[in-house]
Amino acid sequence: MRIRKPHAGIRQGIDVFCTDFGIGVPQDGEGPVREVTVDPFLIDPFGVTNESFCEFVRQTGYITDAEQFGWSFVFHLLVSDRTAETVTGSVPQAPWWLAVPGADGRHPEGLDSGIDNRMNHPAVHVSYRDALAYCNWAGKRLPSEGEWEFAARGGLESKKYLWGDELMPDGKHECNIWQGEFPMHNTASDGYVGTAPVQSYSPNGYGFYNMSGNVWEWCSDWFTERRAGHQNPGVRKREWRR
Ligand SMILES: [Ca+2]
Repeated sequence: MRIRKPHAGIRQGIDVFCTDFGIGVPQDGEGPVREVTVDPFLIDPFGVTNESFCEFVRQTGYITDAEQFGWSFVFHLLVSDRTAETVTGSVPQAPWWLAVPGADGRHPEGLDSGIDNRMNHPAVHVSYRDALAYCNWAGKRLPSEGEWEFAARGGLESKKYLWGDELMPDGKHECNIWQGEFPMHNTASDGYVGTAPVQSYSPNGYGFYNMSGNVWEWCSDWFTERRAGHQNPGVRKREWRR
């Protein structure tokens, strides 16, 4: 399962048909495997880009939560020396996340950063409220966790990764994650210290990109270790759009 956050995971456009399937990464509290049934749904083949999110803001005048709060968390290796002097705090149990004044979707690493050369990268610093507002504008909705898992697998079953059992088949990177010693040294051998464009690496069996790695993405429902398998828990029928 992916931890979901600063990026609206709305994907729509390709039919995925219903089935029963298992979920399970025990060390993340995701085991034992249980089955969830999902009905047919549409999901975008890649994440919401800065370009799309900026168009939403341009048309609606929407102000994101990060803009209203005046700050957001930024990974420490991405913060400039100048911005580092303005940091107001960090996450106690994850001190590599720094509270940076002025960090928001248009200034992902603080006021001295921008997205002009990253319009095809995923939108970041997106709160759950922001994600729902984008969905409402776009005529879409967030996927449930069950739908996300189904879409991410791309037709494979019981594989360690979305593309198979090897992290780097034939020595080739398949997603944007960390290489090196976390959290101080990132070799970026996959090409990126921060975000990658939304259509980086090979798509999965359904043609979906970056279903693993790159950014955390929102789903509509909460993850819980105690949830038993049942009918697609995060979606109410009246919300469905096809
Ligand atoms: Ca990387």
